[in-house]
Amino acid sequence: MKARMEELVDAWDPQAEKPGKFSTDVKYQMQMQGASDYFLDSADRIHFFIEKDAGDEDGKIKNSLSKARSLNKVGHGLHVADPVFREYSQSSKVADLVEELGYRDPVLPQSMYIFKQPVTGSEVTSHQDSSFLHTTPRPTCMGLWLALDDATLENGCLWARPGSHLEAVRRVFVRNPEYFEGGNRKATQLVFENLDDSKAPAWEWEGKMPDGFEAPSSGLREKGFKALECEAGDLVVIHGQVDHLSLANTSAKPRETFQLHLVEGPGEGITWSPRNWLQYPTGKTFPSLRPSARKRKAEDSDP
Ligand SMILES: O=C(O)CCC(=O)C(=O)O
Repeated sequence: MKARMEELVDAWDPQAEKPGKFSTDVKYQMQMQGASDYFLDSADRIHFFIEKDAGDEDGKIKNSLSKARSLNKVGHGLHVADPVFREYSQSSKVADLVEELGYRDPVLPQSMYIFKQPVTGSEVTSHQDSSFLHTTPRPTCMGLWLALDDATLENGCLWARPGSHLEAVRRVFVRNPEYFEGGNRKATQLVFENLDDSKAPAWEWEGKMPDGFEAPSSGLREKGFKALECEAGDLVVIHGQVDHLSLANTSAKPRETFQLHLVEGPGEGITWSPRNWLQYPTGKTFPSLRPSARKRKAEDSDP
């Protein structure tokens, strides 16, 4: 996967294809991702997003950085658009795990390759994945976070808050009706909406870092977060309601990961919200991980 990503980055021409900037900071998300067709169009394609401090006002990569070192992530359709990432994403190994975890009609809406660059890789603020990948009538999102390097306290491993999977989804990141239905092209494309549910009190760190987070042992642990250090090749399974985050990489070591996000599909009576930021072009469906669908596909391609 690392070798394939190097090829993709080598072939990427940031002049021809102006990269998007990416940050999980709430204000920035509303301003930048919230106003970018490059982000919205990345659903089933391979698009490149640079660190927010790696570009100038026009989104051009600063001269001091190589294109490879400027990248925050590549997404969100590697699992459909690239043969190497597709082979893993739609493999029996992944499908069997997902089935074992209780999914009956799993589909794969999203994938991301996150770089967390040495020294410049920024933090990912606390969030629930079901805020970004929303299904009805119940949340069904699950993340499969594959470490491509050892992930440690030094290079920005994951942190998660045990027990938070029992909490409700607090908010959703959705297409703004003012822009998409009202036609107001000056409005922000994407907005956060708090879910009106008394069982879901606001989590104080949602979308922002706590004071003093640079010293994780004092801040994060007191709030109940646990570090998930792991080795290259380990897979962390993340329930869609679990609060999780990662700190900046202040070390000289890389911390690359490939991540899949899946949800239950229509066979289980689950609907992908039409308000989600991520929508495939009309007529194109998320790949299915259901064993019968995969078996049929293999038989069809077998001469
Ligand atoms: O890789 C990271 O640093 C965090 C990724 C994450 O939070 C996610 O995929 O939901």
